[in-house]
Amino acid sequence: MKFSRKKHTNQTLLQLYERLLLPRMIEEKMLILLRQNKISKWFSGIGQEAISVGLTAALEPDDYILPMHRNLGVFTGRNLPFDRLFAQWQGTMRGYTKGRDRSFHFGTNEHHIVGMISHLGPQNGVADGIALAGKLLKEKRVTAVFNGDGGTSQGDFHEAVNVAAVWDLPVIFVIENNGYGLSTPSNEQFRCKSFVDKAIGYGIAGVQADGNNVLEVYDTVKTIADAMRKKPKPVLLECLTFRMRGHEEASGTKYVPKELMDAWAKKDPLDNYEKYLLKEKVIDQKYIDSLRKKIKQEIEQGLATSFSESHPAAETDREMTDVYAPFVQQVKAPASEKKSEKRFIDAISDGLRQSMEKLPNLVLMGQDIADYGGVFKITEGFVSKFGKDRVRNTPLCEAAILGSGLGLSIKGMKSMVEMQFADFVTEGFNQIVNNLAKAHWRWGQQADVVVRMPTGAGTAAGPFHSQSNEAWFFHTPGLKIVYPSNPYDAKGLLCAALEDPNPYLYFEHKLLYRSIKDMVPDDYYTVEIGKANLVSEGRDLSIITYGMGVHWAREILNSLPAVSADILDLRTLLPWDKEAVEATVKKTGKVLELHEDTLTGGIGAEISAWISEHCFQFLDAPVMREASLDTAIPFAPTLENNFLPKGRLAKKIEALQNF
Ligand SMILES: Cc1ncc(C[n+]2csc(CCOP(=O)(O)OP(=O)(O)O)c2C)c(N)n1
Repeated sequence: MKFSRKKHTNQTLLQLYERLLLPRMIEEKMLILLRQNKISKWFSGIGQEAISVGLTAALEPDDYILPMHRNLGVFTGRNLPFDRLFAQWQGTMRGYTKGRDRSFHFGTNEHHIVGMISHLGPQNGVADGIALAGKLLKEKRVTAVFNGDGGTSQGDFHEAVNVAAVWDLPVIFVIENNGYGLSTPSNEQFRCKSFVDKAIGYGIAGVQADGNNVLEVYDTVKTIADAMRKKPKPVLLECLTFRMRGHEEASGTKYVPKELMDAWAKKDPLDNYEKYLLKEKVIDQKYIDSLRKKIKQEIEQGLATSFSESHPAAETDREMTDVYAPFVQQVKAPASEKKSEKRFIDAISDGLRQSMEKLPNLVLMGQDIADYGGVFKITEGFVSKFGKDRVRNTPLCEAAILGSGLGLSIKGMKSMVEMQFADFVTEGFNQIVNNLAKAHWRWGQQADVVVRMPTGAGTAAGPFHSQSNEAWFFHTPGLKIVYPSNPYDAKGLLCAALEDPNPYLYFEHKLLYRSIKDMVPDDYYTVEIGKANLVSEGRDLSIITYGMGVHWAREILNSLPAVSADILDLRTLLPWDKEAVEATVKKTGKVLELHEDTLTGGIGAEISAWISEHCFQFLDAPVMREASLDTAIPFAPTLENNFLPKGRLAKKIEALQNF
């Protein structure tokens, strides 16, 4: 291995040596502890340390790094205290996730590190968001995100590199090409000869470095970062290396040919660098011995602290409280009585525009939302008012954009992500349910993102432009869900969601966009989150519903003059208003849950279960449900009408009335 010291001082060379030795010695200790059954699992980066170490040393301390499972050198390079780092691995309270997540799955803004979620690829979208924030804030920052060669096969990786390319984001996409993804060798993972070739396809620069040569990594990253600070644009950096141990310790390396192991053992990054420094007389054996002794002591000390602590005593209240970022809503009334007629769609647009005026750190992202104004024209005219930096057309990359929302949030910004149709959220599902929803509970990071979801059927648009998918998210702790049924709520709930630092899904029914209108305040205001609205009062029974269901319930009740019913519009689905539900159940004793979403596992099922557990004594009839058929949504209007619950509603109401 050839080292070229260029103009580096002895001090730089020594620092790199110390930084390289540190993760190696920690790992060696961990492998012993693993054999002694004192730790539970270990993903080894032995043999790959030069990449983490060289890169971390080359960047500024406040450049964000998003490491993976073999990048201990990033954490040690950023000087995380050993007692906290080890406590994190042990799952104790001193760790970064209060015992809630394992190993390197945590972030620390203090150290400008955002750790992975197990899914690997989603890190890249988050890196895009951090880099975007830095660019918008004119900070001249560089963001580096790690990938294994296997992880580059994921859609998340492609999307994020593409977004960074299109938006000229200063991101270094590091690929640690170590020959294997778990047991799968490279030739079963990808066909490209080198990742530098792939960069061409994305229209960005690709650079290759010897990942076992710490000086080469350091110099390469420095050069890339310097250029990026002057002119932001992404670079794909492929570091050639080898995985010297199993995927994790239990899985072994039987499938790796011995010759390969032997050849790469000769290229060990620490041994070779040490030999070079000895030869250059930058260090001597005495220095090595004393440094090893010092590090050993530090490790032992950190371990003693972390082993002296046990797993946190479980406190349900603490667990539940940390699901959401703390936020006490101050409901805002409009400043004046001024009102004008607004369609549902105008109210959404109005709320979004006023939020953009009020919240200078709010960024809008979505497909065709800039000059074109979005497919439903909600952001029409926004670009001329707020500029293209804040009203951003995105490529077709839902996952990367939702991940970017988290990245922006990490940098203290807010974002609204428009799904062109709610159906397409499937492409970004993982970012929502695993990254946005869990970030606060896992490591105290708020995910200040509102996802707008044009939803619903009735337009004969078939199975992929008509779905109701609120129940997919209803089941996920950490999310909030709102679903307005009228223009007033549409504006007030959107403004409220954008104020709250927690992740929201904001459902807007497409059929209501231009079919309903109302006198809506012109001034900014918010509607209380978690508060249902009794939109119609009656005696005989209660219809608990939301969205289009409110309109169906009204219409059908108008045709049934003998029935007197409460209509409770939930407005917020998560958290839903238990008090209001209880009040209406107590009042009428008969409940019908109505929703456009399919029946099984829908919101109605949850509320029915809650009513039967908590309000059983007030019931005069079984809780009934009416919802869409348990099929996908058909295209032909005849079939679609049959699918939707409206046609069955009158009969169901009568059945409940007569029970
Ligand atoms: C979405 C997803 N699929 C599968 C896995 C299981 N898994 C964890 S690591 C890994 C291999 C990763 O290989 P690579 O990206 O090359 O990184 P390396 O482990 O070699 O550093 C697999 C398949 C996962 N964590 N996430």
